[in-house]
Amino acid sequence: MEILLSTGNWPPKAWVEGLSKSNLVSAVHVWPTESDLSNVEVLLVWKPLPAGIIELLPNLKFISSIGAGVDHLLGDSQIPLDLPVARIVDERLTGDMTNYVMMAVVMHQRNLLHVLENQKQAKWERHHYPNLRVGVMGLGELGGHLARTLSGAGFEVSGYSRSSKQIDRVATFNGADRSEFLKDLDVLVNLLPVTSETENILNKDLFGQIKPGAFLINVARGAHLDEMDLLDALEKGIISRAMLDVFKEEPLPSDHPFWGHPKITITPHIASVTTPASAMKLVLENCRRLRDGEKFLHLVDLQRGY
Ligand code: NDP
Ligand code: OXD
Repeated sequence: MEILLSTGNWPPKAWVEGLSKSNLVSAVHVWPTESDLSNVEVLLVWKPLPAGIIELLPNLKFISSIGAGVDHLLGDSQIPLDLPVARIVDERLTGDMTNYVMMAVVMHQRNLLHVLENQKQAKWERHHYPNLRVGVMGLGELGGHLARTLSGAGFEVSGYSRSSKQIDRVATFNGADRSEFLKDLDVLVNLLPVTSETENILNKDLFGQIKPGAFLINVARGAHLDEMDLLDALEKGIISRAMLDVFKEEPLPSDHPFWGHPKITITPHIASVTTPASAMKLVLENCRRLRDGEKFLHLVDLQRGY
């Protein structure tokens, strides 16, 4: 079968090499291309979805995001509603996200930024550190793993999702319980997908419900965060500090007020990056399922939006 690959700003080389080794794959085209795409059955795409690409693919049977998120696909009217769309669920992607958030939580708990400042002045200042209650919004593939790992590492953990969940040693909340979930948190981690219900969910209403002085970690999408509301909450001390990996506009413009903000730590959307060698196994398994007429793995529910 023929595959069209559109990796956005990421180099396509590792995908092309890996996919080309499979007996299932007869050609891998890399977008942008002038070649004949009329036999392409599979589109593998990271953001953005190139304008007009779908109409060049009359034989398209299946789309897969190159990441866990699909907001770049579902928000696009080019995608026919009857086409199966899948996303990446991968051990490496999950483990990397958990490691990133664990790093951020432990840095905050140990006040590491302050310790690094002290080093500049050769200042030896020891301190006790508290245990923290960490709240994870979104208890799916990534949030669920994170909540279990945090709990295993000795943190007190709460979790929030759409449907109700039971996770060992994690206090779980859903739907209308949001204020109960938020009120005791020292740290809030956002791992929700972007949908019409979750867009701008990190706003002044939510900040008004959280324990004053909480630390915010946004590793899901910039579309979840009302940027002005965060600046205001930081100014008032409602949020003590924020660690942000994702932004409404990426790359974050060089004149954006977040860059120089003393209470914001920025990383460039690297909390967890799809590793082609690892994620390829799932993509090829779905190609096999396409060939054999079997149900795809990790399909997105287009109505629900994730
Ligand atoms: P999943 O689809 O597996 O999990 C989503 C979770 O969010 C589910 O628990 C779901 O609830 C919950 N949820 C959805 N809508 C609501 C709502 N309205 N209210 C409360 N809870 C809700 O997604 P993943 O865990 O795989 O990924 C999450 C997001 O992480 C991705 O969409 C992507 O945007 C982001 N991401 C960021 C990366 C980075 O490097 N910064 C890397 C990878 C992903 P329920 O269980 O009840 O359905
Ligand atoms: C993803 C991402 O969704 O890297 O996988 O943001």
